[in-house]
Amino acid sequence: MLDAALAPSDIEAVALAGLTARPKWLPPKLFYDEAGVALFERITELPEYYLTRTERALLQRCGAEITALAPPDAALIEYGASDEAKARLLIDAQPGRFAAYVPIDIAAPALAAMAARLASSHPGLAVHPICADFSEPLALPRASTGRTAFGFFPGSTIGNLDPEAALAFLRRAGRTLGAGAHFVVGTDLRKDPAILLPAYDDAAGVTAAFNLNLLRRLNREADADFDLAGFTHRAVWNDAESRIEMHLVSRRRQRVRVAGTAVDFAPGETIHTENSYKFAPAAFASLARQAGWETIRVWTDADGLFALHALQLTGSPG
Ligand code: AVJ
Repeated sequence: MLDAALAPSDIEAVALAGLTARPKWLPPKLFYDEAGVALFERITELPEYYLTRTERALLQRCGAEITALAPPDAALIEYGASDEAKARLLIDAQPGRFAAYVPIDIAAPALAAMAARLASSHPGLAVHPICADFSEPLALPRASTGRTAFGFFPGSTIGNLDPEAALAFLRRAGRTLGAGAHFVVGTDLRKDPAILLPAYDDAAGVTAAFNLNLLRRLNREADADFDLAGFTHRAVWNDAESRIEMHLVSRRRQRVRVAGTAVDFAPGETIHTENSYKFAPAAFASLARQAGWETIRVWTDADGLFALHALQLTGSPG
């Protein structure tokens, strides 16, 4: 897996910045090396991890209604598109509605594979991948200008951003997508921690392996010497912040070297590796409104697990 946005020197710098801070932390985008992408795939198939299958069923059920919001010949712009499976549910819901598809992702090989698959299944669709970190400013390709943009950010990925970053992202997306744009965003809903916690601490230990893989990656790519047996996976529900947190817990007192720097751990000390925010619909609408987006429609599944929000750009830039 090639990370356009993460050169080797970046990984060392990012790892050191987080591991020399107090409390220690690492950014979740480091999860997705080749092994991490494969482990995440397995997570999406776990019985406890309801997010992916629930969102997929929602898109299957409501795809035509969602797509009907777009004007004819709109450009579908997907943020964090690791594959085109979810976009297909919109593209095929009303054939011909989207004239162009612009997947944005940091993994160049995945983007090339998507473009190749869509070229054979949808020869009339203009596919223009952008290899970029969606959390940074980006310009849409010329081919999609002149078309009304229809943004799509599925997967509850926005939940990995803290509220200030989510607000900044939504404001920037408004400027990128431009006048007349809609934006469909998938978010996980607030719910009983008895459902949330197993989704992030599954019985088969796949999420634990996904979390620990971060240390294996730093050993390989950031000149680190973590003993993986010295750390355990922990998921906690932080109700005040409305988020699941993932941590790696040091089992003992230990010293680790990272890119030539000694990093000391006390027993029980943690590295905070991910936040996954869970939104009540009104809380997400309020965040979106602050960023200049009006919520025009919300779809949820019958069990109230997951939500798709249709946003429309208001006059004020937020
Ligand atoms: C990247 C947002 C889909 O927060 O649920 C899965 C990543 N982390 N299990 C999430 C994740 C632990 C995930 N998303």
